Parts: sequence; structure tokens; C-alpha cells
Amino acid sequence: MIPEFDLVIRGGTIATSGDIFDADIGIRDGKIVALGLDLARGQDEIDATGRLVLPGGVDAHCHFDQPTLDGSVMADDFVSGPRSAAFGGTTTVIPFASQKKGESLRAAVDDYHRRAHDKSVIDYAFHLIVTDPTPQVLGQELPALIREGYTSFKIYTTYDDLKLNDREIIEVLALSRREGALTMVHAENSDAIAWLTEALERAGQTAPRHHADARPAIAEREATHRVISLAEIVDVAMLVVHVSGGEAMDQIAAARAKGLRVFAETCPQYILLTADDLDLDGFEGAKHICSPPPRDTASQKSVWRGLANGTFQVFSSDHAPFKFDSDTGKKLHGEGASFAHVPNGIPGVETRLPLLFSEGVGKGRISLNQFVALTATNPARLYGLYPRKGTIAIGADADLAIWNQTREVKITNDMLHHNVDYTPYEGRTVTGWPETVLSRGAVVVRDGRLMAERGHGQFLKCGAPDLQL
Ligand code: DUC
Ligand code: ZN
Ligand code: ZN
Repeated sequence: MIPEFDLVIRGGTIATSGDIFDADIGIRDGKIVALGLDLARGQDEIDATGRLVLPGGVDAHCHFDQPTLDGSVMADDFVSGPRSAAFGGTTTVIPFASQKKGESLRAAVDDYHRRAHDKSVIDYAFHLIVTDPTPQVLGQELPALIREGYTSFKIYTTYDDLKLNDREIIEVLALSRREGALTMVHAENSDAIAWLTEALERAGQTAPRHHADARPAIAEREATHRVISLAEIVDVAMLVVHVSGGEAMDQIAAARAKGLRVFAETCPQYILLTADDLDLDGFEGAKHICSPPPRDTASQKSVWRGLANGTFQVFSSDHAPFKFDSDTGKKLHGEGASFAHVPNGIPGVETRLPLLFSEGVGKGRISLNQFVALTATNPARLYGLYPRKGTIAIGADADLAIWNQTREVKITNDMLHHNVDYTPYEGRTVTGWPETVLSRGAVVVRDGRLMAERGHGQFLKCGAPDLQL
């Protein structure tokens, strides 16, 4: 007799964003087709007794093989980045196809597909980065791309080669309203940062720790307030990415209290690092240069509060992989370089889920359901991948992570699977680790081994954002 299921995951405790229950999971053709106790035997079986079975994570903010303009090179491509994600329990990644000023958005998307083709072990979608919203881009390219499954785009208020002015931001927001897409905003005041940077450099204060002085919370607060106001004028939803602390959060919470559809994301660096991590001996602090910068312990507490009280809907890695000891990475301009010339970004695609699980669920700061919502369900909903991704339900893709919730793991860079030569979390011990990870019913990771071939991952077209969060 042919078994009813290709695979049964038996005896685990399942958690979704809304429930926790014991059930077996029956999988056929890569989809979940049955949930229940004592399911019939499958062709294959995985014993999940005593384990948690969670939806595979959706990392909605990570950078892989993204071209840069300053000569720096991202250390992770679509082989190593998604592989590292999978080892950390993530089964969907959404990196960025970034337009260069003067380039068509379509060309950027085509280039990014070439970079990703046949490499990823897990499924992936693309956000777009819009840096040059010309009439051609706004009138033709972007509407067509949205219809083809690129329904979210990031814009910047900072970085000279990326930033938009207020008029351009309004035009992009208006387009996202017309076409039913979601705009993600990197919010920091560019001119304030430039003025502070020049003053610090004139005073010879160029060590990595001054990166935090040059990008203060007030600059983030101002830009957050401004983009929320612009979205209010346009009457459209939007999402603020990588929020670092209470100053910006207050703007977001006030907007939400008024009924505005303002969504927000934060990242591991804002609950686990502070500006002191930029003040290590020699050039070591450069490892932790990212923007916005990590702030202080009060900010960490604010971010935890926001994760628990719903100010944040999404917890992403903002994995931006630059090697430390490399002249295409953090040492692009040598060890004596000003903080202003150090590539921005830190790695974290593999450690995102274990860190939040251990520090959040394990320490009682957030519930297990909130963990699933923040790391899988909400990003899948906001970026139009739900219910195919982000949940455990009949009809969903069998993208699953089987967690040993009591296993203690000491994080070291040696054990990670990215292509970066450091982790900001070196030596930190976490409790809870995703030991078996499946993508569309195929085992990708088991007992620390990669089981899937590169190219198993498929490109995902995103649907309309679900803004009912
Ligand atoms: N800041 C960004 O805006 N993107 C990548 C990494 C970073 O630090
Ligand atoms: Zn950003
Ligand atoms: Zn980023």
C-alpha cells in the first residue's frame, strides 16, 4: 500500500502565532496536508517527541551579494547566506534588489536574479531598493514589477548614493498606495549625520566608537517622525526598518495610537549590543558598526518592551556581511580609517532566531506565540507570502524548524555557516536550537549537517501586503 504521506513529523509540540498544541504533521508534495494525533505512517518519519515544531523563520531583512559602490564586497552570496539562514531555523529570506542611481529598476532585478539563480537552499523573495524614482520608474517599471510579485520596496533618508528627498519619498509612498505595495523606510537624518561626522573628523574623533556619536537617536527620531508624517499626508501604510530604541519607537507608538498604519521592525543588535561594543580595543569596534548604531541599555529595554507590546511586528536580522580582516570588508580603507569609511553592517542571519528564542522566550520577555509572530507569521503576512509561508496549517508549505528547546549552545564563529570571519555574539550561550529544518518537506539541515542541494530554494512572488496586523 502506498503511504498516505511522504513524511510524518510525529509527536512534537506545534506552536503558531496563535496556538500551542500537540500533533503529528502529515506532509505530501512539500505541503502540510494533515495535522492530528496518531496519523498513519508516512514513507519517512521524523520523531519530534519532546521537541517544539515551529514554522520556519522568515527573515525579511537581509543582504546577500548586494552590489556596493565603494569597493566593499558582501561576504555572503546566495549559497552561503541562505545556507547560514537555514542552519539558524530560517526557511525564507527576503534580501534586496538594489537600484543604482541612473539604472533602471528592471535591470537591478534581472541582475539580482542572475546572482541568486540555482544557488539558494531555501526559498527567497526580493524586496526592491528604490534610489532613483524617475517618472519612468514610478510610472511604468515599479507598477509592472509590483504586479510581477515584488510588492515591497525600501527607501532611504540617509547615505548619499541611496537617499531620497521628501518630495521623492512622497511620490514613492503615493505609488505604494495606488498599487497596493508596502514601503519600508530607513529613517535617519542625513544632513545631521553629515554635519556631526564632519565635526567629529575635524576634531580627530574618527575611531569606530564615534560612529554612534555621528548617528544619534535624535537623528533617527526626526527622520522617523518625518516619514510617518509624509505617510499620513499620503494616507498610506508603511514600515520603519531596524528601529534602534525608544526615541524612534515613541514616534511609531504615537502614530499607531492615532490609528495610522505604521509598522516597525527591529533586529538582534538592538537588544544585545550597545554603543560600548563599538569601543573595543584597536579597530575591533568596527565589527559592530551598523546603522542605526546599537545604543544603550535603556534602549535595549525599550526595544524589549516594544517586542512584547506590539510596537514591533517584525524581528529581522539586517544581516549585512562584511569580513572584518579584509580589504573588501571592514578594513576597506585600513585600520586607521575614519568610522565614516567603514562599511556598515553586521552578520546575524543564523543567530537571529536562537538569540530571540533564548533571550526572549527563555527569559519570559515574550511568549512563544509572539516569537513565532515576530519571526515568521507577521513578516509573511506583511510581505504577501502568507499563508503559504509563516505558519503551520493545512495547505501551507512544509517549512518547519524542529527545536530542542533545552539544548545549550555556545555561539562561536567556527560553528556558523556564513562566510564572515566574526560574529558579534562570540562566546554567548543560548538555550534552544533548531536541530532539524525542512523546506517544502525536504530536510535541509539535520544534526548539524546540510542535507539539501544548492538550488533547492525557489524564487517566491509576493502577493499584496496583509496590513491587518
Ligand atoms: N545599515 C543599513 O542600512 N543597511 C545595511 C546594514 C546597515 O548597517
Ligand atoms: Zn537600512
Ligand atoms: Zn539593511
